Amino acid sequence: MDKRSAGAVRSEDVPLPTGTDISLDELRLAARNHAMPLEALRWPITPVGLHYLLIHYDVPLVDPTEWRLELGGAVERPTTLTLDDLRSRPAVELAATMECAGNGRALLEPRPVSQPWLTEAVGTGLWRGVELAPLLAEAGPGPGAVDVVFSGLDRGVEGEVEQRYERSLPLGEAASAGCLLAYELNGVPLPPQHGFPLRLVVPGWYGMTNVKWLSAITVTETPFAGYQVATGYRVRQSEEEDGRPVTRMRVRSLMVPPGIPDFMTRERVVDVGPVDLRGRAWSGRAPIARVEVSDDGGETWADAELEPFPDQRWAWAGWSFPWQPAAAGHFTLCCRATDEAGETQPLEPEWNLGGYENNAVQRVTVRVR
Ligand SMILES: Nc1nc2c(c(=O)[nH]1)N[C@H]1C(S)=C(S)[C@@H](COP(=O)(O)O)O[C@H]1N2
Ligand SMILES: [Mo]
Repeated sequence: MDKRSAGAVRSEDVPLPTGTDISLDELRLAARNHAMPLEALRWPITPVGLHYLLIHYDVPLVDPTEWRLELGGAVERPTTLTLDDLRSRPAVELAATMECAGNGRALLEPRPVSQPWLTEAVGTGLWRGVELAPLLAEAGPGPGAVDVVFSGLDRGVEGEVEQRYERSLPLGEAASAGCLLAYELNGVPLPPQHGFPLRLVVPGWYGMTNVKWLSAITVTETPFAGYQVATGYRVRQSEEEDGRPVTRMRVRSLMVPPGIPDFMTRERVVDVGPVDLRGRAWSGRAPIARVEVSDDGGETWADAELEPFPDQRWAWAGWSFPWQPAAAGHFTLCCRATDEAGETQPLEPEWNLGGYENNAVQRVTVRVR
């Protein structure tokens, strides 16, 4: 047995890296890009600071009085907007769950080398800002317009390509998906790490689409082929394969870890007696239809109760399950969500090169005493 796992049951059945240890490079990524501690699933809106964080390069320092948003490219009326221009437009508020496409990557075998997320790269923000669709309509995309490119102020080198962080959406999606240009999170100006002074929020899409430190929106007449669309964020088995793009979040659920944790292993310790299991579920593809719970590692399942659905399609749905452990001992708790499109979480993940879209059921090891 591997010396690090001797004598300990590890929570979430984290498979220890076989052959490849976590490198210092990955540890550095993991230390600067933090996850949401799972106990934060108790809050319907994730408090600022507990929301997960993913920053490819550096957090830019932005002077909001100097900052401008350039809206141009293949449009009839290119415009430059200040923060005050945006704030003077009608504001809308949107509760949206955001999950990193690489969430669950470190649970894949072999482990793709990148930000080593376990299960908790997710959070729900209350975003406030202006709708993208009317701004685009006012600018007037030309007849040949196909994509809308969103450019951030942050720069770096990735895959040997120097770039600013940029992602695109097909014009139809940009105009119809309920996209927001957000300047506030949970009632405060965007914190620097979440994109101050402005970020894109695309409800239902994986995190990488929600460009932070937004400074330009450019309509193009040829499909955008930037790194984060053409090379990064593609589901494929090898470098040679083109694969398919990562788009909307797959159905997933997580539970608030019950009881109290062991400091090192995170194994949960609970007392015999009724245990109130709670968690949240989301899908960027269709509303949540069902959540089930298992206490035997996914052999048998029982329905959890879904909280009355708030009028917030894009925020996760709460669920609860009164669990009666049969006796003292070890249990592997799992939860599994199904959405109205009939998609459900698999017991085992499907491997891909970048380690994206792992929505396999969560496993939480509990010791009942
Ligand atoms: N400009 C810019 N936008 C970005 C990123 C980035 O590195 N730079 N990271 C993306 C990724 S991969 C994710 S998962 C989300 C994370 O948003 P958060 O840090 O606010 O949770 O932002 C996205 N937007
Ligand atoms: Mo991400």
